[in-house]
Amino acid sequence: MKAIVLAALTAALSPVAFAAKSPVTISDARIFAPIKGTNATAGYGVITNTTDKEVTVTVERIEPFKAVEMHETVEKDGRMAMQKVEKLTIPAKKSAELKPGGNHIMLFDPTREVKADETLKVSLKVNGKVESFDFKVIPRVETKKEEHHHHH
Ligand SMILES: [Cu+2]
Repeated sequence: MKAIVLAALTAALSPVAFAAKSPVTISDARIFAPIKGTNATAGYGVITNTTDKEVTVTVERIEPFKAVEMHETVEKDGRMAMQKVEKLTIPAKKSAELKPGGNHIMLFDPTREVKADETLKVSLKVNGKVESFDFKVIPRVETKKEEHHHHH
């Protein structure tokens, strides 16, 4: 009995418990370079919750963009439309994919030119705590016209 209590105490006090490890990992993190003459672009990636509890993710800031939002794509009257979502909720051990035609990060009004091959620091709030992730800027590929046609 004593040994079990001791083991539990040791585990609770071990440095691992205090390590600042993010509850999420992001793969394939990418942002389309804005097309000349437009002021908005989008970011994608796969966010994986590595913990056994639900996590919430919101987008805080991405330099050099003036504004960022989390968007979802919904069908409205037979047309695809984007709308803002306050946060992304990812169940334990699950992934959320941000992809064209689905959820995505929307970036508005860059204060300088953003070029392909740059790495941008993306500040996400994970469970209320701000964390920084690297997103790669990639050349915009030709996509269906309706995808990011209008913004709000
Ligand atoms: Cu959008």
